[in-house]
Amino acid sequence: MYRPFLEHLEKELFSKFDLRSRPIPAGLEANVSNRGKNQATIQSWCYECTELRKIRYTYIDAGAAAQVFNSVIYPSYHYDIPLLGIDLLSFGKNKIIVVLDIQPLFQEESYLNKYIEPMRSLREKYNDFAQNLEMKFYDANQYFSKYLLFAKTDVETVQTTFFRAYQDYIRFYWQMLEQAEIIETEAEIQKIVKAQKDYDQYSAERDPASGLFSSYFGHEWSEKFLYEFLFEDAVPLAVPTTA
Ligand code: BLA
Repeated sequence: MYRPFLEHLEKELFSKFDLRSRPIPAGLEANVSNRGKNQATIQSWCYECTELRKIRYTYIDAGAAAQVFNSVIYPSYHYDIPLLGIDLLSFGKNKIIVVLDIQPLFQEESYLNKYIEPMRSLREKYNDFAQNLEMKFYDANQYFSKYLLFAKTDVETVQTTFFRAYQDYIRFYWQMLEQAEIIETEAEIQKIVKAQKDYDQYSAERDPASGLFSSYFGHEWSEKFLYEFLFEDAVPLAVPTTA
C-alpha cells in the first residue's frame, strides 16, 4: 500500500544526492516472521551523503494485517535544520494512520520562526490531515512541529491527496536543505550533535512500534533493531536486576 511512497522517496534521493550505502548491522536489514497465520516481512535501507548523515527507511509487509512505511532523514551535523520524519501505518482497512513532519531539533522561538513558520502555507493546503489527534506515546511539543500532518484516513485518500501532500513536504524539505547555511563553529555543531542524539534517545524510549516488532520478530530482535539501527545513538535504559 505504501510502496509508491517508498519508491518516490528513493527516486528523489538517488536523483538529488550522491548516496553511499550506510551499513545496517548484520541480521537487521531484513527479517521474516511466520508467527501466527500472517507472514510478515521487514526490510530496511540506509544511506548517507555529504548533506545527510543518515537516511533510513523501513517497510513492513504483513499483508492486509499490517503495512508500514517508516523513515527518518538526519541532516549532517553541519546543518541545524529539522529532521524529516515519516510514519505511514495501516492495520487493516479500518485503521490507517499517517504521520509526516519536518521535525524541529529545538523548540526555541527563533528556531521555530526560521524553520517551522515557513511550513504554514504548505500545511494549510492539507488541513484535512491536521486532525489534532491526541498523542498517547509521544509529546507533541518535543520534536514535532505544529504543522505536522497526523491523520486517520482511508486507502483512497492515502493514494490521492495524501500522496500529493507527501511529495510536497519532501520537496519543501529539499528546499530547506538547499538554503541551509553550513555551520562551522564547534560549539554550535556540538549542540546539533546533542539534539540529534537526544532525538534518538527520546524516540527509542517512546516508540510505539516496539510491541509490533516484538510480536512479529521477538523481543530480542526488536530491541536490537531499535537500539542498533533505528535509533542507534540511543542507549538502552538500564534494566533493573533482581537483587
Ligand atoms: C504511532 N507508529 C505509531 C504506532 C506504531 C508506529 C505501531 C502506533 C499506532 C497506534 O496504534 O496508534 C510504528 N514507528 C512505527 C514503526 C517504526 C516506528 C514501524 O518508528 C519504525 C520502523 N513515528 C516515527 C516518525 C514519526 C512518528 C519518524 O517513527 C514522525 C513523523 C510519528 N507515530 C508517530 C506518531 C504516532 C505514531 C505521532 C502517534 C503516537 C501517539 O499517539 O503518541
